[in-house]
Amino acid sequence: MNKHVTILNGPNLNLLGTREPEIYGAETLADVQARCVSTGKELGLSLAFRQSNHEGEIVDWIQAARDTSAGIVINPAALTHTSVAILDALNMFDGPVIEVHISQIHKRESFRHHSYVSHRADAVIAGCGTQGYCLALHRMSTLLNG
Ligand code: CA2
Repeated sequence: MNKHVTILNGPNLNLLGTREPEIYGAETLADVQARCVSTGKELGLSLAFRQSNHEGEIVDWIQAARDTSAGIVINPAALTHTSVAILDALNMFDGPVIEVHISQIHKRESFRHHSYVSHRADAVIAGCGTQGYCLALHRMSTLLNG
C-alpha cells in the first residue's frame, strides 16, 4: 500500500517564482507541487502538499499528520529560525521528518544559520534549489521502505 507523506511550506512560499530568482529559482510553488506529485508516483508515495502563512495552521497540519502520514517533509521558510511551536509539534510526530530549504541558508545572513526544526529533523537539505523537495522524497522513501 502507498505510504502517505505530508509536505508543508511556510510563509511567503506561495510567492515563489515571482521574485529573487537568483536565490530561489524561477519555479512557482505549483511547479514544485507538480514535480513532487510526479516523484511521489515513481516512489509509490501519496502526498498532501500544503502552504500557509500562519504558524498555527502549520502546527495544526503537523498534528493532523500524526493520524494520516508516515513522514513529513517541511520547508518552514522564515519560521525555521523562530518557531519553537513548530519544533514542539514535530517532536510529537513519530515518523521521519525531512527539512528542506531551497537556498543554502548557511551561506546567507547569520540569522538564517540556526534552525529550530533541525533539532528534530532526521535529514536537512539546503541549497539544492527546488530539486531539494524531490531529493527529500527519495530519502523519505528509503527511510519508510528500506
Ligand atoms: O531557502 C529556503 O527555502 C527558505 O526556507 C526560504 C525562506 C527563508 O526565510 C529561509 O531562510 C530559507 C523565505 C521564503 C520566501 O519565499 C519566497 C517568496 C517569493 C520569492 C522567493 C521566495
